[in-house]
Amino acid sequence: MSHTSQFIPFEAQHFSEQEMLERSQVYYKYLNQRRSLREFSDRPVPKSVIENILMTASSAPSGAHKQPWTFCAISSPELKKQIRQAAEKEEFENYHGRMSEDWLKDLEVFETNESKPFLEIAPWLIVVCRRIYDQEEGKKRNNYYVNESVGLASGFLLTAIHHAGLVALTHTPSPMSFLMKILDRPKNEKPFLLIPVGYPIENPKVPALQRKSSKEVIAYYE
Ligand code: IYR
Repeated sequence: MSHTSQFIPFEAQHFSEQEMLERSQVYYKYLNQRRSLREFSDRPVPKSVIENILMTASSAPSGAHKQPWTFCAISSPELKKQIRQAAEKEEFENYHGRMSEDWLKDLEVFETNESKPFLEIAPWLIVVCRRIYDQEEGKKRNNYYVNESVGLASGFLLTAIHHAGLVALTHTPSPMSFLMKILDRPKNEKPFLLIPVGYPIENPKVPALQRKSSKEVIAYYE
């Protein structure tokens, strides 16, 4: 098969080292303020904001630029209700036998349980789907590095949500296949994350967690 590559100029940004230092510090501080929230307000968020956030996510790099993702954006109260009911059913099993003692202990600081009201209260639920393969000219073509790609897009998504002044929870009801049934997704898609997005309640609280230090997460080789 032949193809013609086409390359176009890339407009690089230019900052002095001082500017770079400042920008990197400011951005670190800014993103470090992001927290996962479990208590959402029902205040609506415009669809146009959700669209921008999702297109930011879709600008993430991906294996062979296949962009192997679909973002389902759900504001329908009926669908949110169905998703909540199905998720709570699975989570009940998780909290009553499927999760190990160690796992339950690790979750104590978050005070979570099988109750997931945010799935109905948050104005939008975003279901991030992995596209395992795509059909090209009627042929099944597997995508590449699908988990890595969709993980990157989800990271972009969380930063875009934060930048818009909204909050989210990276939620993984397990198993998640009920989502594909409720949303009637095609066979080539698998669920990856369920992310409620919206405003927090008034005076929200989050667990007092510490992030690891640079020494714990970075190994330099100079
Ligand atoms: N899926 C369950 C349990 C849970 C698991 C992890 I790992 C968390 O970081 C938080 C919760 C739930 O959503 O309650």
